[in-house]
Amino acid sequence: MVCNTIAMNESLVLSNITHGTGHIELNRPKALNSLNQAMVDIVSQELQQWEHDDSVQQVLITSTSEKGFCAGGDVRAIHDLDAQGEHEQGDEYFAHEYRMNNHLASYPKPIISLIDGVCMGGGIGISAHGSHRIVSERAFASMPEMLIGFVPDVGSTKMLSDMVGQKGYASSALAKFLCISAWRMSPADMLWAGFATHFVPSEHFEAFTQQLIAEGIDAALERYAGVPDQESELARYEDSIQAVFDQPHWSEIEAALQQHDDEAFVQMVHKHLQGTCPTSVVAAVELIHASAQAKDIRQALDYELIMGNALRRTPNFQEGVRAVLIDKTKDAHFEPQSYEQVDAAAYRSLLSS
Ligand code: QUE
Repeated sequence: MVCNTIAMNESLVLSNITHGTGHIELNRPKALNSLNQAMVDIVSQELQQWEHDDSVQQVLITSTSEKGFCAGGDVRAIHDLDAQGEHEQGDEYFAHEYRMNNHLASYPKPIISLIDGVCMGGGIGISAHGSHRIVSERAFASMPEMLIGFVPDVGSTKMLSDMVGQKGYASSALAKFLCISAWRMSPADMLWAGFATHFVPSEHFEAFTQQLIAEGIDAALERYAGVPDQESELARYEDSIQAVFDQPHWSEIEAALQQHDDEAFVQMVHKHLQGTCPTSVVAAVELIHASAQAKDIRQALDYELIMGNALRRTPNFQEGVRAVLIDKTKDAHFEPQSYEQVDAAAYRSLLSS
């Protein structure tokens, strides 16, 4: 029995079925639930079983960590493998993760994620494709890959472009802005953009969870859904984002930014570009532009896999992960250092081959 307890505690993902709810709990709190292949494979297996199990009416995804939902993929482990030339293991991790993302995106049952704290990268991939994305006042979400020499992934390059939310329309300009700037979305930003579907105060998450298991998601939302205190800062930049970022290539976004007359917006964007990898920025715009026109999430994931696998084989990924996640010195030296030196057409052509 003691052995059992230890095994339970060490399991990186906990799962059970209670009263028609298949519950997945991310349980790697020391790494802020950053996902590895074992975790992805457990989640995938449960999703497959529950899809065809009539006793499961809805899927609930939560975290056991006080600090939040999920900080991303375990890119540090992938960095270590890439450093040893073991690129195929990283390729395999991402292939498995993206297959899970696609399964979530096409799942025939409600998938409810409770986001109470950090949600970045892979955390967005495991939550935002589902039908219900519930956020608390402690939630924030971001795609921070520009800082580590990588590209946005987990289907975000299409999903963020398709989100309607409170603004009422889909916008690939918004997706480009969010990914290029690594903008940290507040709960109000998430609701406005369409990343989140509902707001529930953190203090009610426990009771909310109990009720959604006992009586279903609609009854629980009826009782606990509210509105965040703060307004969306992102919404204030709406016109500028559309004016500057609704372009197919980074060179054109840069030109539009230079001519833009809202000085506060221009300065904010420049501040967010500090520390980003020029190759990642140029490649990400090509990627998001292609994905926004992709026929489905699966095609966008395929584009992301091609682009991501290519970038992981360059020194920028090593350098970015070192500077941000290992040494935490935030002093990455990326090559090339200027946007003009990055061959946008070469990255674009990766996606048509
Ligand atoms: C880009 C990323 C990640 C990131 C930071 C980036 C990422 C990730 C983490 C992370 C953060 C805290 C942890 C941890 C991992 O940070 O994918 O284990 O404790 O997992 O700029 O893609």
